[in-house]
Amino acid sequence: MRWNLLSTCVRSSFGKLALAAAVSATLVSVAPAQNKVELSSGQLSELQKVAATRGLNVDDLIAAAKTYTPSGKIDEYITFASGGHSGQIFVIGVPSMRQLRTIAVFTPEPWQGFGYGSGEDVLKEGDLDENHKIRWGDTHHPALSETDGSYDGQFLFIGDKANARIAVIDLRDFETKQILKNPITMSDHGCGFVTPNSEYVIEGGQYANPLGNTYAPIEEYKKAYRGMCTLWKFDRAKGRIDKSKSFAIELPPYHQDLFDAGKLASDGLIFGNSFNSEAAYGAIERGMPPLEAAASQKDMDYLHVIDWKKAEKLVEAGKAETINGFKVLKIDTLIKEGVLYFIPEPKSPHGVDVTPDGEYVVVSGKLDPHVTIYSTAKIRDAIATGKIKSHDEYGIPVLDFDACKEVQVEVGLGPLHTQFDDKGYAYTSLFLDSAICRWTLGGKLAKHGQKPWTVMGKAPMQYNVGHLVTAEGDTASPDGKYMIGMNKWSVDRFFQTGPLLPQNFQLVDISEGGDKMPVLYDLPIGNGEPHYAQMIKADKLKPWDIYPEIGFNPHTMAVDPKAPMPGDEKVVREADGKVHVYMTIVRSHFTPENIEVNEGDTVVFHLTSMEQAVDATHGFCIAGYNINLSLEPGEYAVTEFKATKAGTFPFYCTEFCSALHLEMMGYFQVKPTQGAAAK
Ligand code: K7E
Ligand code: CUA
Repeated sequence: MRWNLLSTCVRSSFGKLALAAAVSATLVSVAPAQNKVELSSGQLSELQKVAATRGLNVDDLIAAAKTYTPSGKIDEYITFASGGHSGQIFVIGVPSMRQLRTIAVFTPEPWQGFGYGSGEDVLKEGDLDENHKIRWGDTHHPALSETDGSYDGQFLFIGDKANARIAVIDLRDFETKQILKNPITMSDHGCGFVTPNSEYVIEGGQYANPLGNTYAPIEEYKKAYRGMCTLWKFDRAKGRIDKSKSFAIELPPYHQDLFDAGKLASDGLIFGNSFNSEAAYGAIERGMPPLEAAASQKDMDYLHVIDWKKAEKLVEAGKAETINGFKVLKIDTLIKEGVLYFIPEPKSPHGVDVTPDGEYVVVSGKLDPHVTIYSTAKIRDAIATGKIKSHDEYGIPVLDFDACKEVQVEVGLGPLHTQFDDKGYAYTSLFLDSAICRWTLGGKLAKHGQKPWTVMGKAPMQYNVGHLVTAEGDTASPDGKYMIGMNKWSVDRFFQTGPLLPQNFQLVDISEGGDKMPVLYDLPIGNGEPHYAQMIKADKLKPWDIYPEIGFNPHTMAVDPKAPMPGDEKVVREADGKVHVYMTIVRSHFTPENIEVNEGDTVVFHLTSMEQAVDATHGFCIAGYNINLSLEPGEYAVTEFKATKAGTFPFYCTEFCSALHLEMMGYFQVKPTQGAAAK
């Protein structure tokens, strides 16, 4: 209705004025004030013609002006979104919503040559064991490394819910450096979340398991199954997680869900929530209530409060036990030493989010229309003064709900996750309402003139919003400005791509207060179901444009001693019995170009890209051998395989790198050994 009116309005003389005012006002606000946009009557009528032809109204034109990013202009923010089932991370510019790149993480990705001859060591490191490869992941929560509670743009972590794994990405080259399989459990969810200086990356579990990935009959669920929260020690200098200094906290077999680290006022604490504090395990097949009913009987579940600084000291003091080679602080130790407390939280909660000042923890109800806000000062006080109401089945002290609760805010149906801005507002996604609710914070973050803990308005989402992300939205100093609603269903928003439809990321302008939150842009995501994302100021990222030295190995982050330089090119059988090919690459040739080995030889290709020009990437594929590498300027790559198939196999460069790109090829020939003719 409104759309029709405005659409007509564009063509009316009143619309003419409104349009001119809107366009000039918007462009002035995007560009510096001196860049004043004046429209001639010819340009104005051109704009009106475009709007009329495309059915655009004034709001659409303003949204376009706020997001349209001319060629060569760079986005103000960069969003790192989990790639869901793709096992990858998507890099998206804001406000343009242009997808810049995928980062290959848990899943082989041919363009980046990840898992097709290189990157395999990283993937192998994350396998269950030698005989059980895992070649996908369900990525949920990316976490940028932080310094003093703010994103520092150096590293990125992400969890794989399906297999309880964590990955480390270096943001100098946007490459995955490490994948670790959690040694004690099989699924996670609250992963990754970092402590304020990235001392630890938190991996909270999800579905309880007998710890150490062993077997126990399901009837022994309460006795033998356990939840966990793992603290992975991050070694910033090495850019890797140090497994030997990492440890886990044993938890009861409730389904732990999301976690967040305290900051500032709550530094040193970790908050996590749980559902299924009934410790139900289903058994619908034996006439028992289905899991979702059995796990939702109680009105309250438990917010977990973990003192990680105390836990760290206990591990240092040798109080951890070892399960499957990994340090675990057991429940009785946690109770005795006062590391773990529970607080009741409304049933089946989902998100747990610490406010920018660290003063409050916001828990979303999922099955309750409220967000429950806990005061971290009250929690500390309740612990210090022993305001313990009861103990759970495992003897864990449960603090008094009213003593820890600050307030509850009724936000709407199906609240999931909360983010923050610079204006004292919080934003909670409402899955069932398909909306994002803006409400006001209290305490120190309450802005003058705003009544605290009050709903201001809702931005409708299309549809079923899961997570949301605001600019720098879970740091100690959020920026506001932009918010993305990460919607699970798109229904009618895009061209129907058969019965499987894309996700819908909706960019929302949150720069103004009150209930003004216009949607600016819809970005379809057609390659997985993202969950969480983080949005960082683009100028905090300092990526390399080329590798810092020729022969640089991205897996060791140093020049590789094996990297061939010009003059070193050769094919030699070395003492290890393997045929080593030392090859340099530059536009538009491989040196050497003809390589012959014997059937059955183990062949090791060492490749150095001599390129120093930005964006001069070469590929290297060998037909038939499932090899495909990507060599960015200066990069060294190595790939080893057995030449089991005799024949003639062209290799070529898979990037259109120059006018003579098609000529950038050679032959890899495998000579049949006696009696073994080329088949
Ligand atoms: Cu809500 Cu995995 Cu964070 Cu999905 S989770 S939405
Ligand atoms: Cu190098 Cu094409």
